[in-house]
Amino acid sequence: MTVDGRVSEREQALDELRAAQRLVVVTHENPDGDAVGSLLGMQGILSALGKHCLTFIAQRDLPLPVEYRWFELPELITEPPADLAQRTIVFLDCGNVQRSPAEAFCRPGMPVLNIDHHHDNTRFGTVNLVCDEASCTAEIVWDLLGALELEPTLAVAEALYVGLITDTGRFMYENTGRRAHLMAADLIEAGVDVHDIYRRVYEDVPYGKLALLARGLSNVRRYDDGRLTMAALSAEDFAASDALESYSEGVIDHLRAVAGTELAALVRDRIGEPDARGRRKVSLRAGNDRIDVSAIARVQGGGGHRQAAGFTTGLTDGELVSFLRDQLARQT
Ligand SMILES: [Mn+2]
Repeated sequence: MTVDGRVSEREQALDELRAAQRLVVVTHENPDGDAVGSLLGMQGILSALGKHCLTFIAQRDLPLPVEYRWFELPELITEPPADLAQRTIVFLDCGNVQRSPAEAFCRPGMPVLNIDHHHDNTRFGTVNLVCDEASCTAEIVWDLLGALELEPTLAVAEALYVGLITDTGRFMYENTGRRAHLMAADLIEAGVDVHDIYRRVYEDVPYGKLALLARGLSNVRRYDDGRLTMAALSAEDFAASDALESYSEGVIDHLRAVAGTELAALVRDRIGEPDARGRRKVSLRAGNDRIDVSAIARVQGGGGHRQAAGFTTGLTDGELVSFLRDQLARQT
């Protein structure tokens, strides 16, 4: 209990996990390393507790991005389970429920546990464990693992480690603190082979990913003395590079890294799911800690972290550039 008598979020989440017998773990669309890692880590923990826990990933998000395709996906389902009404739904790494293909799972009266680290989380669960100081959702799952007095299996440790290294930019982003390194040490003790994971996640790059990066870097535009750096990837770029939608991951890091960049933006066509309204995905990164890109994304109905966020838009290229320049001017 906390001083004001309320059971803490963490205790509520632990009670929910201990009490539930049948669960389904879900995450956000276009799952990244932390989404997959926290999802599989939590599934492994719940299975170790003797629960029946399904892993839901929508068909359109499969196969996973090549970086994560080596993961085993235990108890995988791609459609809502027949006994959904008897299950507790555990959302991992979802700032808002609209970002998850499992949004339709949430019906009135159902227990929904929302475990996340986005500061703008909409607290859509019946129980919410939102820790914006955690480097990744996998770190929250790791904390729960300890509280449940479980030792991670190798599969759980590898999953959580992938969430940790991807969301911290291999321990280099601002969210990397002492706890991130303690977690790494703990997972290494549980058997994680750091270099082996590095090779699986960051090497074995398909040539199409390099080709797509080359096309993105060939059309970089800079505005306002280089404070806004942006690039675009069209459906044609993806086709010419023989690239999957997920191959665009990482392109934006090159834009952010350019000296003087305060706001980096990558705009790309949806190719996995051709969108009749021609809406495009925009990823944003902050070049310094004065910029809050999640606030910019929220104006367009998206969200994320201060340093990394995104939204989907029907704006034309000209409108998008004006919008981003205006938002940048407002924040500086
Ligand atoms: Mn995350």
